[in-house]
Amino acid sequence: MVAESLITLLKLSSHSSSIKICVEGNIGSGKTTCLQYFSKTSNIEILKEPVSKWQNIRGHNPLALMYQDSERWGLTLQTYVQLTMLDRHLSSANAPVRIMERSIFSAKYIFVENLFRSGKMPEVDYAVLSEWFDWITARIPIHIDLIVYLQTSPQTCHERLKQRCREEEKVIPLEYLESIHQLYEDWLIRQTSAPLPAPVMVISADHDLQKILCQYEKNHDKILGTSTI
Ligand code: TTP
Ligand code: MG
Repeated sequence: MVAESLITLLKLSSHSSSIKICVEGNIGSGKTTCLQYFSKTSNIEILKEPVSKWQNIRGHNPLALMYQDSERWGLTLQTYVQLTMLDRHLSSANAPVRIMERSIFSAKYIFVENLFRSGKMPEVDYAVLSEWFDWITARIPIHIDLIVYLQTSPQTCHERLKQRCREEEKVIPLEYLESIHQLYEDWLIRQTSAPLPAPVMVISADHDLQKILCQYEKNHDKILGTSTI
């Protein structure tokens, strides 16, 4: 009974009428920069990714642990990522347009899938995460109007990661970014791997910052006028 009411409540809270846009792309593709650009426009709510939560839950850093030993800690991190993403999707909107970094879908279709396929996640952990994901998405409608895919080459992301020097990410090899890239292309471009939760707009994000900002300028209305595309 309590569970039923909870599900009804969650359904109601995710049914707000604001336009919901998710920015997707490889690690270092420039998602945060994209959100920063749109934060200057009025009437837009920006939801940055909860990376700081993944770096500190009650004094523990599951992100760092996962990079140190993904077989042991992949399930721990991805369980928490899934929870924090769900929380973001369900938080009540306070502007007509909401732009958020990533989604519960890429956490599963890209990161969990990558850990499992590369042999870095035990099958039982993958099964538990998949059951959770299927349960959540079957019972709680998570509405997205548009996916903005920042398409980059893995090499560009690798260069950017070296420059930004996030402590946990120093161990990321180019091959890891290549796998993430392939999974993104399968999902959003070739559309062969997993269901698409919304239409996709592709933005080339390999250029330097100035040129990318010009692209956002050019596509500004198209991105925000999602109801007409
Ligand atoms: P990103 O979501 O790629 O965020 P970012 O800030 O690196 O991207 P951008 O530069 O485009 O703004 O990832 C943050 C870190 O979390 C990164 O090390 C990858 C990791 N991660 C996982 O390990 N599992 C996940 O499910 C997600 C979503 C991220
Ligand atoms: Mg970011």
